[in-house]
Amino acid sequence: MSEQYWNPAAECAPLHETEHLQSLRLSRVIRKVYDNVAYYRKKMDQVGIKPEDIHDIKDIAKLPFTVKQDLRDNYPYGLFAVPMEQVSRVHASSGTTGKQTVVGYTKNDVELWSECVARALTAIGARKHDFAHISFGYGLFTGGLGLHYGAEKLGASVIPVSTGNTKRQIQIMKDFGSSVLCCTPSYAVYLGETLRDMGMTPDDINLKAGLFGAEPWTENMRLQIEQLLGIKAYDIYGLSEIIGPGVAFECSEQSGMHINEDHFYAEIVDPDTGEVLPEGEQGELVFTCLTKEALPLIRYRTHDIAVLSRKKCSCGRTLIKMSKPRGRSDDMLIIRGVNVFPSQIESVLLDLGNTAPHYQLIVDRINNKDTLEIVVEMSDDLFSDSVRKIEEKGRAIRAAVESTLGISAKVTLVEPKSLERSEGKSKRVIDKRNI
Ligand code: DLL
Repeated sequence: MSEQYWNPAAECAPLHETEHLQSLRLSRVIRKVYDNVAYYRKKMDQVGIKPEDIHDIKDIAKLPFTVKQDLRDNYPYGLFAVPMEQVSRVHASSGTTGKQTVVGYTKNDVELWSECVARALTAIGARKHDFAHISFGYGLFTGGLGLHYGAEKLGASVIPVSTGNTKRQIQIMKDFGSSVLCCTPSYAVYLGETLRDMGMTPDDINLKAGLFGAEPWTENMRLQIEQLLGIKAYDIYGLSEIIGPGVAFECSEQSGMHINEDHFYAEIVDPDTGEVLPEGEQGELVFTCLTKEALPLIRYRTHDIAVLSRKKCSCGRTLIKMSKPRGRSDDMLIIRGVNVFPSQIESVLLDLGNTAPHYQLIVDRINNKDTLEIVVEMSDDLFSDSVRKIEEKGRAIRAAVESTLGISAKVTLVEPKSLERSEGKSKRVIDKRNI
């Protein structure tokens, strides 16, 4: 029976045991951050909370929230709770402007992360004999190496393909016998279409399941992936600040994701007031790292909108489930798996000059690929310049966006004062994708 779980003791524990463990771990981590991170000591002192006041997991509501700006203010390593010689890995994801959000791991953190991903892979039926084809990007993004280490821990044979060169990926799948695919859901659709365009069918490859995440996706996309690739498609959720992929994962029921709550305590709060909401209500997900060493964030506001549920799951796991994220409480966009804040594009435009501070971002999904168009008003000077100068400007913006954000965009320069002005909050983003 235990074959179907990676760690049955943790994944199927009775609630009172999990809560007992969470309480112990919370009091330990709070003591640790209070003693080792000036930022947490200051914030707790400000609200008059001492580590001794935290005994039970329910005491968590007394603690202040942590937000992305706190990571920015303490860039790059200010929130780390261990000396740098204990940090064995650093990753990063986009911040709201310029600077990245930097996250760190000790050796034990990498172990813990691999355990979480191994749980996810086991839940989708992956075993030692499988070939795990990892088409998430390798590098500072947590997708590639996160899945890689988890699959290695599971004992599978890892094929670290990374992204790009899609036809070659299909050839590798066929020749190497890839049986489990890990990538963003939109890339999975693209791989499926490429397979078809290359004149092959799912019978020509050996894939049986896939683990997809890092961006929102719909049930419709799930069906599409399952048909195109002849597999079962499962969801995996996570964010760099908490650990990366593996914070939560889908099981055979394919309805909601089990949160590894023995390591990450989840709350749902009202995004406007911060008030904790009861199970079953929709709100912003907040996570506390109970066991991480290098960067144990406390009550971190994810901005992901979701619902938690303790309803019994047919897979036998007792870990609480979260719904698929239903949106964001901030303006972050995920374009081809890359997190993009409109303010990042704004600062690229400002740095380059010659455009007015009026722009619009038009996001669409064409042939299952996300597209981004930046429509920006020229300054009067640029508008009266030669066509060649205007074209050069467009190319410069495109190159700067690509090098700072890592995504390509179409740039359309328009006449001064041609974009609609709004009296309230300007509508910077038009997202035409149906997700
Ligand atoms: O996207 C980690 C990851 C890698 C997750 C691979 C799953 C697979 P970040 O780049 O920090 O980390 O982006 C985190 O992406 O707050 C969500 O808004 C979104 N996100 C992640 N997974 C999902 C998912 C990685 N399964 C942000 N469904 C999160 C919807 C997701 N959105």
